[in-house]
Amino acid sequence: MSGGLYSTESKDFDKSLDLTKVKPYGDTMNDGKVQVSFTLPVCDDEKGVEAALQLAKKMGLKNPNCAHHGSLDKEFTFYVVYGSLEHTVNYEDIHVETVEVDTMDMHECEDYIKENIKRDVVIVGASTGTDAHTVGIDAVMNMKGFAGHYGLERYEGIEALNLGSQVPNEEFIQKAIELKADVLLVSQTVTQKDVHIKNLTELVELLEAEGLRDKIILVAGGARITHEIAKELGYDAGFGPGKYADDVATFALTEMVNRELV
Ligand code: B12
Repeated sequence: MSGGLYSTESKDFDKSLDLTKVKPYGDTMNDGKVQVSFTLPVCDDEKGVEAALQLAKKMGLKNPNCAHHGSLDKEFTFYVVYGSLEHTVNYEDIHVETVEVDTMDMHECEDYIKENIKRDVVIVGASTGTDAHTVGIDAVMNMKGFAGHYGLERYEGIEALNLGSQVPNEEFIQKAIELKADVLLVSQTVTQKDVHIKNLTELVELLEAEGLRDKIILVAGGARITHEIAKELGYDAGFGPGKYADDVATFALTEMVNRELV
């Protein structure tokens, strides 16, 4: 028996995939299902829910449904809205600039240093400017590492110094000069009001003024830092979530060799 009440056949469902018109998937292909959450500066009542649904429609969600609403205080309410996104994107047309290196693991990096650089590589890192977030730079630099990837402090052949957070750009550069740094790692987590752009740009300008920019591998990282943004701001590379010490080390070491900075 097929096609009955309890049939698991799904011949009526859309199964077509057109990569020039990609949209989100919830239950079945092309159903567009998404969930969004946001806060409105209004009290938690029916009128607020209607405002949330109207906004969802303006975002391109068909048949929005308010799955959750809860007051944060008297005048602020949090909403979770579910609906079907009407927009699509052309996946075929998307080009993303990424760091193109085959990541070596820690031991491969160590061998690479022995064979190609033949001296210790000095890497200085910091979360700079007003940024107080340390977990990202720690994940890359600390001995114990992050998510199963040892940090740079553990690498034989790498002298890693993590200066911590809220390090002014001038102080960062002074330390780089003092330690004869080969690589500078800059972490920027806060991107509100584009503070990261101002801060990252200032560092490049100061390095240029010191005549150091070309002699150093300059790498930025953080939750909202992409390779593309980093390159635009004058950095050699940018790394975000899902990237670890081995990705950074591979890039920095091969870049040093390619640019003959050994
Ligand atoms: C923990 C935390 C804090 C802690 C930080 C403690 C500490 N010692 O780090 C405290 C409480 C201090 C804090 C303060 C603030 N925070 Co905060 N914080 C967070 C939180 C919850 C987690 C960040 C984190 O640790 N992630 C884990 C690490 C491992 O991930 P990661 O940073 O992305 O790092 C990875 C990659 O990005 C990359 N990477 C990161 N850095 C680097 C650097 C290099 C060189 C390389 C190669 C790679 C790399 O490698 C890592 C591993 O893959 C996030 C929310 C969230 N869930 O993300 C908010 C968040 C980052 N904070 C935020 C804000 C706004 C603030 C405050 C401004 C709040 C306030 N109004 O006071 C202050 C800012 C203080 C300041 N002056 O900087 C916002 C930032 C929004 C934005 N776009 O700017 C977030 C996203 C929260 C939010 N949703 O609003 N925060």
